[in-house]
Amino acid sequence: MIFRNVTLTCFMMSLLACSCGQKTVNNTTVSERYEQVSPDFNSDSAYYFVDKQVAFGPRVPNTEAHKACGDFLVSQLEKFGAKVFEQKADLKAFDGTVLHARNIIGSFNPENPERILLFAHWDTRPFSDHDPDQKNHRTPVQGANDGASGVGVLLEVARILQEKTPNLGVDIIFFDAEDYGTPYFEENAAGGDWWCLGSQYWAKNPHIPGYKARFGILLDMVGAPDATFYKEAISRQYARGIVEKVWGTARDLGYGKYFVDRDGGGITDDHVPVNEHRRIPSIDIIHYDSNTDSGFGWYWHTTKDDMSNISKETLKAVGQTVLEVVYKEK
Ligand code: AHN
Ligand code: ZN
Repeated sequence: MIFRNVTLTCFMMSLLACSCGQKTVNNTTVSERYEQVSPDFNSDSAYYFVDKQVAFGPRVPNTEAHKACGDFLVSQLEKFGAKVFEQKADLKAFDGTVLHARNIIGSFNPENPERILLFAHWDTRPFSDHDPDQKNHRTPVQGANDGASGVGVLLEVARILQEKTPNLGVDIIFFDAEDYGTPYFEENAAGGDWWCLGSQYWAKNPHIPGYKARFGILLDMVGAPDATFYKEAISRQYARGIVEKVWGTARDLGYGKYFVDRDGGGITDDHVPVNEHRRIPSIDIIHYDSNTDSGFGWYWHTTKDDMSNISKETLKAVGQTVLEVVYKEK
């Protein structure tokens, strides 16, 4: 009896692991089974990692919460068996503040010369300068979606990498000081590119001299309910094939409603220095919403970027897609 139940459970689990993709044959659309090769991404676990970061408070560089959360990220990566590199750098912000920044890198299978790079920013913005209430403009954001979502998905990816080794080595980088860009209320903003300071630094000073990867995937704001990801323009310019690989995989897994098959505009983000300076073809999976004036979620850079805007379904769609891309790679 127990044996039969186990067999039945295995059969049902294998059904769950398949998704229906759509395929056009002789001008008619047919469903075909796609067999997932990656282990299942656990969205409860990813959600927990997002919530855990938010609970530290805003992760603004030079604060206690930033220090405590950074320590947590290092300890998690170590627990999941990664070789961890910490890159510390003093980086000058738009207003002259020196940010004690910390890029955190977890390497899986570090001796494998063929590598995939996965990244997200872990800092949060010190200003809610898009908040409808001007009183909040100097209040830090909570960064549930803007920061913690990408890191949360990647921590769950890290947990799984430890359990089953893919063909390629994987590096996960949590970049610091992405979101300290010049605020809207700053009138005499000095020229220069003040976003993405941590990734700019790493791209010029990689943790391993001459570091290369086959390709890179950036996750930014990947937790909102019903998020939509368009094929971002800079990603297409530098890494067209990777965009198609990722969006095609999402479609195969049944996540086409999130990974929209349409071109999007260009967004300044951590994939820019990785493409331009490190020359690793890299894409940005970033939520774009044409119904808001910012183009991002309505709560973007406001005091409302909290856990109520995080959906396990979206985390699952993104996490399973990234895992599938990693485990399919030969
Ligand atoms: C700019 O707003 C210039 N770029 C979007 C990058 C970003 C900010 N991602 C999260 N916060
Ligand atoms: Zn931001």
